[in-house]
Amino acid sequence: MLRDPDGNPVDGGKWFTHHGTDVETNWAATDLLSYRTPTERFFVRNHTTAPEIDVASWRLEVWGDGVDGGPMAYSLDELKALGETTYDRALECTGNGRRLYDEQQGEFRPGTQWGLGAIGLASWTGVPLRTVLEDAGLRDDAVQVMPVGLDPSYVCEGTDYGHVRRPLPIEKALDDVLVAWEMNGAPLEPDHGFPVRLVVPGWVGIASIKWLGSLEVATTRSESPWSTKWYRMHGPGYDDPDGTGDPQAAVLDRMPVKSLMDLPPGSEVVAGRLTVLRGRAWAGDATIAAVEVSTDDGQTWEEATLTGPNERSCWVEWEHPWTPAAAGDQVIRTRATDSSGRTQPDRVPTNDDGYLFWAVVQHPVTVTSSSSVPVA
Ligand SMILES: Nc1nc2c(c(=O)[nH]1)N[C@H]1C(S)=C(S)[C@@H](COP(=O)(O)O)O[C@H]1N2
Ligand SMILES: [Mo]
Repeated sequence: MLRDPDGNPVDGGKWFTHHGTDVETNWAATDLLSYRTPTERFFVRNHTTAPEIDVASWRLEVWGDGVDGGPMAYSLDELKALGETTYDRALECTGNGRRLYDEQQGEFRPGTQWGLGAIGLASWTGVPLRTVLEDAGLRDDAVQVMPVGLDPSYVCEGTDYGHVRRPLPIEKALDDVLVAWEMNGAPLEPDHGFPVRLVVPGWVGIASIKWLGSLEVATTRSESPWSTKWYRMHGPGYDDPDGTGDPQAAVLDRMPVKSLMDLPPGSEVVAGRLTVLRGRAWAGDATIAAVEVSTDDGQTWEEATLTGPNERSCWVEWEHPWTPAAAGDQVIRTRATDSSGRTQPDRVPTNDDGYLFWAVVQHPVTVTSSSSVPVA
């Protein structure tokens, strides 16, 4: 997000919906329709505020009993010397769509009332976390990495929870995680984690720790409030979700499959005239197998055409021709299936914090009669 010299957001008043320290990308900003989300329109989720970091004195510390190299401290130039990778990946907040628990299911859940704009797709440049860990002498018996942010400690209802941090299992750390310093070809903006953040593709946004200060590599597991109190399913049926007595299963990691329409809610289309519906669909750690569209309240579904790139943990754009028969209010539904076989359900069981809303979304549109539209 762009800010003026006083730190106030500069967004033309239409790119974002503001929620306290968070800002949501407006799908209704119609000039947004590109594959990558421009950085100045990318949603922001800050627990507190973006810290001012002097990159000359900044170091990434890598330490713990899971590395043999002893405590290491990398400058930005030293990280860059380890190698450089660029990939496109989506980044989505765990609570994206929380408002829809209320709007579609009548189950209000507290927290930032995101519509579906707490997601963006950017190109990210950095060094694979695997390369950094190996350079620091990763041991075979390491099981976890704990990344810690340099933003101010998070204080909530009188309790100081310390710096934002969340354990990352070693399997994911060694898979496709990036230690990133560029977003869309430019150094990270302060709001997005300058100078360095993690990008943990396909996982809950909280895993992608911003303003990265240290990585503790450990041979035993540990927790943080961001894996026990928050970003974990709480509520009936969840505290021991699979009945195995292993509460670890309620910790959130991979994101589900979702879809949306780029058409702003309440858009007008004309009866008897061909309209091309467009949107996007995405899934954590998977590609998209199919997107279906229903224009008759979910009675029948037609398969949309996927256009453009369709990569793991990215979104894919889709389009579908529609000629509405008659004027009136209509609801369009979109339903995606991912390459791992997950299909969006009509309704999702809720949870105390309103995480992971992934049900089919209802998009209201108004169909006007052709005679009411002036001919230019
Ligand atoms: N240090 C730190 N990292 C953080 C956060 C934070 O508040 N502090 N917010 C997390 C959450 S909840 C999300 S959804 C993403 C948002 O990234 P963005 O603001 O670049 O869109 O960053 C994550 N990383
Ligand atoms: Mo988030």
